[in-house]
Amino acid sequence: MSLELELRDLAVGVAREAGELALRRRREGVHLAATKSSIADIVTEADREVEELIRGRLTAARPDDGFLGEESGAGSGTSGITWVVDPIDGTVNYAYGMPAYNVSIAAVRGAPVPESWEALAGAVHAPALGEIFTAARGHGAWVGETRLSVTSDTPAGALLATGFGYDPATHEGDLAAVRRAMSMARDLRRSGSAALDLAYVAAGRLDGYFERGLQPWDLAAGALLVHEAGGVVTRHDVGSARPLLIAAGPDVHASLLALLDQIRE
Ligand code: LIP
Repeated sequence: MSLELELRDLAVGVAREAGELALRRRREGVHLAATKSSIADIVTEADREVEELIRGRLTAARPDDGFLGEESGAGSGTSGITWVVDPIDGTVNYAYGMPAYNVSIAAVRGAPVPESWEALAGAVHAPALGEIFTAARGHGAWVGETRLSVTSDTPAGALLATGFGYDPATHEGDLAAVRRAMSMARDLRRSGSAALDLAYVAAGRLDGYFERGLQPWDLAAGALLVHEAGGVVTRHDVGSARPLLIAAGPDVHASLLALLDQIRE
């Protein structure tokens, strides 16, 4: 079995177990553990518990790999492989009891920096929605037995998704981007989960997605899904505090970039 498929199978197994734990804790009642960059940027006790489970399972299976998790930070390795993990992406949805949350696990080769890493495998498990999206580099992207493919034709306009940062001071700039993007859109969705938005672009359920300020763990697995589904994922203004991510099929990506590239942070 290739390394990519081996890493994918490990990611899927751990994402399944972690997703079931997140779902169980949700049903038992969610408890706020802390706030981070702002009062709106929350972490629950389940976020921390799920990441501890993921980190333990991956370390037991591949002790020489590195790790970068949203809640427990970075740990270096010697294998050249780093696991990039968001234990519960869509944390606010999770805290409010909305189903659009997921466990996002990716294995990358090289430093855990989106501009330089080579994503090898990924899994996005949405336990409350009963779906797990998977990809291994060179082996396509899948949900169950269905191979994923981005859309190519948007005669009525593109169905787009976006997100907003936790800092209210960034909302006006994000709304300016929405206003520009709407000139090519049939409608807009805001799920509250970057990994799920990326999975839906890969699955052809969205024509495109853009958002500023995502962290490596928000996008690592989902970007590989889009790539393996024939899409394009780019990041812009990477030197700024809030890089812009654009993910779509090639034509929609080009149109979105032309519209959004004129807006600087
Ligand atoms: C979230 C992303 C979402 C974004 C939020 C936040 P978290 O990640 O999935 O797209 O709009 O600001 O970054 O915090 O739930 O892991």
